Amino acid sequence: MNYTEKINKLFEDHKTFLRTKNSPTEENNGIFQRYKNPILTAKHTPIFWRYDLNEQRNPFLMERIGINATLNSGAIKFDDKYLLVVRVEGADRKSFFAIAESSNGIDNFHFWNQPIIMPEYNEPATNVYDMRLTRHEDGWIYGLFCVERQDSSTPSSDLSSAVASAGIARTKDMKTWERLPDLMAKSQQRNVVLHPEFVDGKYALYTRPQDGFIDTGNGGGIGWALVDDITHAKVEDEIIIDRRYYHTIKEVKNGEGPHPIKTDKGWLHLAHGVRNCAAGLRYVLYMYMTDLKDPSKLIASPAGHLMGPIGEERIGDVSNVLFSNGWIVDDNGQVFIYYASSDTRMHVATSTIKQLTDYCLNTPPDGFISAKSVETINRQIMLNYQFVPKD
Ligand code: M1P
Repeated sequence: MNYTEKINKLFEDHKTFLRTKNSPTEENNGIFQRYKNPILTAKHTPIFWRYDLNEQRNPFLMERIGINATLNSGAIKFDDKYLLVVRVEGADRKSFFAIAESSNGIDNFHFWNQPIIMPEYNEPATNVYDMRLTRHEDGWIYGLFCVERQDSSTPSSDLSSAVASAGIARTKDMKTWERLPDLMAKSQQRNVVLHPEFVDGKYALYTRPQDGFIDTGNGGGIGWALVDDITHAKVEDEIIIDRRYYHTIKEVKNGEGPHPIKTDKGWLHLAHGVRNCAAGLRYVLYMYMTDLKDPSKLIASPAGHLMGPIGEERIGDVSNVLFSNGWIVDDNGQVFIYYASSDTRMHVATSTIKQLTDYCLNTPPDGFISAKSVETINRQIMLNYQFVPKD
């Protein structure tokens, strides 16, 4: 094969790969439907991002720029397309944002030609990731994301301490982004999400106060703060709306996923919970609901996780992790849950507002001790006896 033929083959193979159809898995638990294939992997990134296609400059047709992972993606329906603002991580460990689009939300995701050019605010961030998108009632689409910089207060020999804060940007066309000042807060912040409506005339934020870059310490859980001016956003008062508890799936930390979905029964929230075990941290997805009129008031908290990593999902760069910061609701009530597994690849699961609301309102809450779990199961067994098919 000559050089041109090799290039043509690269592009043809990639096109075929991107056209792979997705289909539901066999299992369905009545709550959501998983799909067989990941919807985005490093391999989905365009050939012309990775290869220098000039024979003189690149005689061996090497991948000059390695892409390591495609993960934690914000999601939005835009011009009738399902768009993901993907966290793309290069082999150089730096993350950046790039948009991938699909016309049905479950397969054929392909990247726009160029990554997003995100303007900096003050000192350039070392790393940016995990954007949450919010189409706000003020008319803008906001992207809130984690901004990571080296911790300048530690000795120069310490090359791993970092400071996390929330970057804020907005757009109207998903192409050009206006960067606003980073969120000002007393603590470090990650997993900050903008609520889509004004509350008492103010912007409302889901926050995640944390003592350190990794450790949430006294952070308590998912917080809530009202902000007067999003162009100079400052967390003054912060309350915790979804607490962490001992010996639960969110004992070590938790964080809001995408912004909540408004339903006639309340706001549906998707979040991640983290616990520790001998294998390290385990990240799962869970749900809760808050009051329609007061989105900071918890009204339902089903016990345990909605989704935990299974099969291939359990393995990757940071194993045993499911993380979601994007979902899309269609007009017919179908919900597309976009989640990443093990900080490596993106998947989709589908459900409906009706199913997720039923799940939140009717799944037994946590009893916090084994004896209560047994009581709950026994109650269900007693109610079920008459319906169990006879041999
Ligand atoms: O590696 C798992 C996740 O860890 C962080 O999430 P959290 O702040 O809740 O611990 C983030 O770095 C996230 O991107 C990552 O997926």
